[in-house]
Amino acid sequence: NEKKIKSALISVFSKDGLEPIVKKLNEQGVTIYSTGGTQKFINDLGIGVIPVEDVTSYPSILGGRVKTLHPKVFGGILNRQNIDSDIAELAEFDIPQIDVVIVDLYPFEKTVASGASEQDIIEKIDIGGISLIRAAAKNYADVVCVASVDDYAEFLQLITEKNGTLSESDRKRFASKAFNVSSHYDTAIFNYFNKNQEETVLKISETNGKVLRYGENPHQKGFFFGNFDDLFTKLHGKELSYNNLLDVDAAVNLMNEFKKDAPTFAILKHNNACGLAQRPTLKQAYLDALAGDPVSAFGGVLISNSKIDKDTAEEIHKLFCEVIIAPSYDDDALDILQGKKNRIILIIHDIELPKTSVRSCLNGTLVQDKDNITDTVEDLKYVTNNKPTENELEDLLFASKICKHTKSNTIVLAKNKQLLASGTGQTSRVDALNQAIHKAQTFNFDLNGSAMASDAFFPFPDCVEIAKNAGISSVIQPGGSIKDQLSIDYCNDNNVAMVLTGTRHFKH
Ligand code: 93A
Repeated sequence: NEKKIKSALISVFSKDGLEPIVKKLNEQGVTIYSTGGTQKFINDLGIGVIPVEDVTSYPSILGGRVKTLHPKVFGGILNRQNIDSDIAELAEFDIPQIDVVIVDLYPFEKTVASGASEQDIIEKIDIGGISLIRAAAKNYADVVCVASVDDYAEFLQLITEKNGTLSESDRKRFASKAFNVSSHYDTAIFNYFNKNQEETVLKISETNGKVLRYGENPHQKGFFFGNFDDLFTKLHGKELSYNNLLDVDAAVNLMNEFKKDAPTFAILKHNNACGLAQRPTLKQAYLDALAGDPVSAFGGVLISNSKIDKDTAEEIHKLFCEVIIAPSYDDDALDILQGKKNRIILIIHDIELPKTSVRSCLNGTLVQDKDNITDTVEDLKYVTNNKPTENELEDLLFASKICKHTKSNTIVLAKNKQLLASGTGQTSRVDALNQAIHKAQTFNFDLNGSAMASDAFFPFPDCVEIAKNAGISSVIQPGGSIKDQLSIDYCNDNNVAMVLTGTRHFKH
């Protein structure tokens, strides 16, 4: 699909950087068409140009508002060279074939930024140029579209190296960049017309989003964008609220870590796990998750990695909870769970979640890859003389998975595949650890031999010291502090086993 460039339509607002391209095209015998100002610029270089007016037999009218908007121009760009009737129509209507379109749009954003009058700004909404770009990019099968000064260098290099013969993949690459230019341009215009962006977002949400009862609190509006039904089948209960959706999101991401494991049950509150356990039976997993913090569990979101049976349902039914999520339910289990009118019961489908996260920030948006790393045995660096036992190792990795899905700063304590307690969303790691220890002791757990996971490194050896004094015997953490060695030394002196993962798991 290589194609030699024989003709070019050039219509640029800024003439900067155009000279070497025009000279090269001229050298390669390319016929150049262009609009008024561009034509003058090229003529001044001593190079011949066919004015677009000669093609259209129309002058530029309405003060330049209509220059290139004509079937002879767009026919020349949009025709398909592999379709006989298109070629016949070119001949019939005397339309010239156009192989390259080079455009530099009216500087709309610059004009807005300069504080120009509304009238001047409106005149700088390019209509013909943006249409040339979209037409040429659409027809990348035959046409090259250079839509930005930023692409001049690449275009010049290509036509020089390939003597004016570009491939379809070259043309498609330029087309993709061209649509980036056109979408950015239209967005800038949209933003100008909708200066109050928040109002616009709310307006769009009201028509296109799912309207929720309210946002995080009753005085806040709330909307959801997404296809909930792709992920879940709702079997029972009231409408999900804004906070329910956030908890469901946290629950699903957390349980993904244990998808293929033995029966695992988790209870979440305010997006953090307050209970999680893995057991040979689901009922036991539920009971031991609940034991992690029976106080917080009230009104929580529950999630299971396996089918909910009658035994488990009977236990769950004793608890007031907002949402239950599981891959499936036995019929008799479902009968029991449906006994509470408002309780939301969801089946989760086995499909992947998006790998990107988006949230609002200041007057814009923050976008990032999700934290898709799960620490495994292979990642571990054993840094203390004391190595974790096999049981401890399992608990360390178990705790580390929970840690990854808990608000920073966090410390997670676990033993025998049960979450004993965590410190969540604290402003210091020491606070997180003290909170975890205090909680575990409140619910009568024996911390001796327990495993501790930290979402980030220990800046000082204070945490390992507090941990040791509480009975914790093994620690997993990313490492990377300049004072790592102080924590390692303390562990060595006090028979604590420590492993490093090399991966931080902040969650803010
Ligand atoms: O006013 S327009 O929207 N109407 C048109 O038909 C048209 N065709 C090209 N503006 C139009 N252009 C723009 O003119 C190009 O995008 C470019 O920015 C500019 C080049 O004009 P000149 O060659 O006269 O300097």
